[in-house]
Amino acid sequence: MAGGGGGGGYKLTLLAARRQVSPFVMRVRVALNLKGLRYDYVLEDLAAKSDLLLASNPVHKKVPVLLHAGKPVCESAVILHYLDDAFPATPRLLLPADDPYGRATHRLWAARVDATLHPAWMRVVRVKAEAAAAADERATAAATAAALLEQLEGLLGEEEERRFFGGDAIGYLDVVLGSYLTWIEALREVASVALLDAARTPRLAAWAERFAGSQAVMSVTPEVGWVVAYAEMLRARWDAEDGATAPRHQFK
Ligand SMILES: N[C@@H](CCC(=O)N[C@@H](CS)C(=O)NCC(=O)O)C(=O)O
Repeated sequence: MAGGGGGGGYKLTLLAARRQVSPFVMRVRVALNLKGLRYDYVLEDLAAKSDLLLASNPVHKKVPVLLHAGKPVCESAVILHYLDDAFPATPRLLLPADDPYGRATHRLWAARVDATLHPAWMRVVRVKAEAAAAADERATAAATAAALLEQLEGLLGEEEERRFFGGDAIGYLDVVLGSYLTWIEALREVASVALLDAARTPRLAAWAERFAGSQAVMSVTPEVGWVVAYAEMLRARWDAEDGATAPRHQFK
């Protein structure tokens, strides 16, 4: 629902990355769609960041940044919570306040998803497949990510009647995890790694289809090919940097 600048007494602007593969940007866009909020969408060249981005997020200098009536909100998870607070009349993402334990659980798992999936993905892409030691490292990174997904399969199973982690509708944990689905899909092509496997985690695989098929998600999902191209660009850059030991979490 980009464009329009926001009617109804509010003005929202989302600073995003030109390449449009960021799971962090995507989750904010899904949230804005679910809430029916209109926004301006500004694509940043992360190799030449604008003064607006640098002034809005001076510490990390990263996207996404959401500007609400000119005031910047940074960090995708913080933005999702902000949207719940600032627009209480719109569909809620986080579980209701009368379910504090559910809220805490979803916050915890969302933090684990970010702490695990993003570094594991980078590591899988980073290591050179031809080196035996690196192949082990890649397998370890993939196993760490797969173990997390198996735990989430368990969480989904605890809520057997629920279509989503958030209940009948997509919620906070769904949005955070779901924003990685295209990246997970791209790993099959880039590294022959299948993190999401219907045989291993059938409930999660069915959840992923439901999530990816929802209108609010489909319209802002990057093409798998873009993420594959991004991974290949990263790999080429890292390969060129002889002796580099750690992945650089840069999205140029
Ligand atoms: N923890 C941040 C991560 C944001 C992030 O890594 N953004 C990347 C794009 S996907 C970025 O702006 N990178 C630019 C840079 O590192 O200079 C969030 O959840 O918003």
